[in-house]
Amino acid sequence: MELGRLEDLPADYRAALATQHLVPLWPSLRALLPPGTPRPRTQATHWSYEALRPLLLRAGALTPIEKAERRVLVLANPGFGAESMQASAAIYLGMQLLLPGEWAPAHRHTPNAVRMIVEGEGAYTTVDGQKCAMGRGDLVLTPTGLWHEHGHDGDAPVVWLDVLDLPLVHYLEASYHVDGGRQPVTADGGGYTAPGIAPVRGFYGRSDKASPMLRYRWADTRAALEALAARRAGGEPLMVRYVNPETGADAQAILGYGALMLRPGEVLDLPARSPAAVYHLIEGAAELSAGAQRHALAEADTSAVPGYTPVRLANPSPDRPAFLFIADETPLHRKLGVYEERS
Ligand code: GTQ
Repeated sequence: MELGRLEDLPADYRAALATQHLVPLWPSLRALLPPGTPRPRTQATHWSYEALRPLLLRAGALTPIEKAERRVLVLANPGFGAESMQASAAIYLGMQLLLPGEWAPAHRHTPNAVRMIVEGEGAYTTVDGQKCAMGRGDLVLTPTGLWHEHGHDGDAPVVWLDVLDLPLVHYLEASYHVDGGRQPVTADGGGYTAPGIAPVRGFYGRSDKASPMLRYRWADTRAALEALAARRAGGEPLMVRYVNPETGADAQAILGYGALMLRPGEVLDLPARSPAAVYHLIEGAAELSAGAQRHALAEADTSAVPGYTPVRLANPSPDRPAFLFIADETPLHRKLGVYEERS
């Protein structure tokens, strides 16, 4: 049944509704509750690192760190428009540049963040007093409410991918930050690095922190995936998730993070799932098909994929494995009870 349109209503009636801050539901009902499947604003979008890198380095020349605080080019999904600065409904992505000797002062904010390090040596993020070294492929967590600052003692530019749940927290009208200066380093950040081995506080005390582990080294993640590949038959997906090692729960409450390995020549079909996702290529080469869209990912390229979309990942190399970092909205969808998979 075709529902009544706004234009079908007399002008004086519409005006009377407006003065009372009232809106008729029926002209918008189908847009709010579309039949069968959502109509996501998130578009399958690809960002080439080769294309964005010179623009990011130019930002380094154009805007001193003091004028930027965080020197970031945002990966803005065109489905939301440039000013929305979001990759999906809940995911924000940015490429951040820090030059040798630069320092981005401490602040804390309500959105959660992670950094996936793309390029360069010698940078660090100090989170809650823990100095976390940033090496390529490492994942560094800056959970909600914790002080964090970035510094760089190396001699070449460092670039990392920021992933935040900022669009959701902003939508909830809960996004704000507090400025700080330089934080005292209270621990070296090396205390909690090995999953499954909990540093004891006092005598047999466990961590009471929401995210006791703040840095996941790429060497550990890669080794875990290689070990899976050695044990599992071809065709079985090789994926690990970043978890809180004391609880086994997702490392963060809103967005989920994982790493996936594709054997040489492997093709992997992922079912359509309700959460939107981001695929970032750490190593090798990959082809990503999201519905009718197809993107070739070179190293450090990033793609966003809307929810409810089947994904095919392929490694075109006959002799090199491919490694991808995945960020998605799964923890949020599961907590809200809207998580779905369709085959
Ligand atoms: O490094 O603290 O991409 O606060 C956006 C907001 C990075 C950061 C972003 C931030 C940061």
